[in-house]
Amino acid sequence: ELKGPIMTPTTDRDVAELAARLDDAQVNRIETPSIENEGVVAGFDVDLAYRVQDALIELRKSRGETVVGVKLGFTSKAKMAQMGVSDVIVGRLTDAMTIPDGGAADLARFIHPKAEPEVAYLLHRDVDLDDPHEDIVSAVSSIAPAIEVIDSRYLNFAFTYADVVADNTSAAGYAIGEWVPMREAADRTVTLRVGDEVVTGTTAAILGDPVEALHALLDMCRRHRIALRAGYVILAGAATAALPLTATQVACDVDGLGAVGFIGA
Ligand code: OOG
Repeated sequence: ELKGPIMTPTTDRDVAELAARLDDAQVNRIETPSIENEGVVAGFDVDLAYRVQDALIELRKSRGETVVGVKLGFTSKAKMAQMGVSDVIVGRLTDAMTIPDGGAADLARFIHPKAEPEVAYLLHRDVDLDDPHEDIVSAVSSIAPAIEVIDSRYLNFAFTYADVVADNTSAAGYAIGEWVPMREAADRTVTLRVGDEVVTGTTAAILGDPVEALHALLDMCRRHRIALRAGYVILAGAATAALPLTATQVACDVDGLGAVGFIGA
């Protein structure tokens, strides 16, 4: 005998509808309310959220976009504390999100964009998720300074952990500076400038050392079956709080790695 509320199991159709809702928000640049807080589907949890993210990426691929990398979020203690979580999040980067170093970013593509200073890694071979001895660091050939543009599809940038996973972790754009051969990048001073706004931090804010982001990434990719392919860019997560992205010059310097920048237009 059934007791209590009868929960309707989440179906593939629910997953497709949630992906379409977030995709519409991005394409039409219209914010959407939190999925979890609205209680639109039963059992909206992290596993379901990664299924929605997968469906969202399939929609983008069906429009001709190609997955070119992955990004981590919540790799900084400050951001984890703010969200009350202890796990990082993983999202996908597509070719349509690329902003050329020294080029322009079309702000009309975004809803309420913010910029984050980051470190990027480049994979020279596939990572084998099923090999328990896989050494992800040995799959990385290069490192570079990077700027990520995050642009939550949720109203007022307000979301739960599962919400932001479904929304491809707010991924919206990224610029990469010159690649240099893989090297250690702990305790480097990081500066982000957006016009007159300046924020300074250190790569130590990224899980103590950005290389730790690679280990956290492998763990999450194993759990949620996210492929890591040769040629992928990996964004290790923000080194400082994000700055609102406006129509001005944007620049990021990572001590000992180099600089990257673009103009918001
Ligand atoms: C989620 C994405 C956060 C990071 O580096 O922590 C992120 C958000 O805050 O919108 O990319």
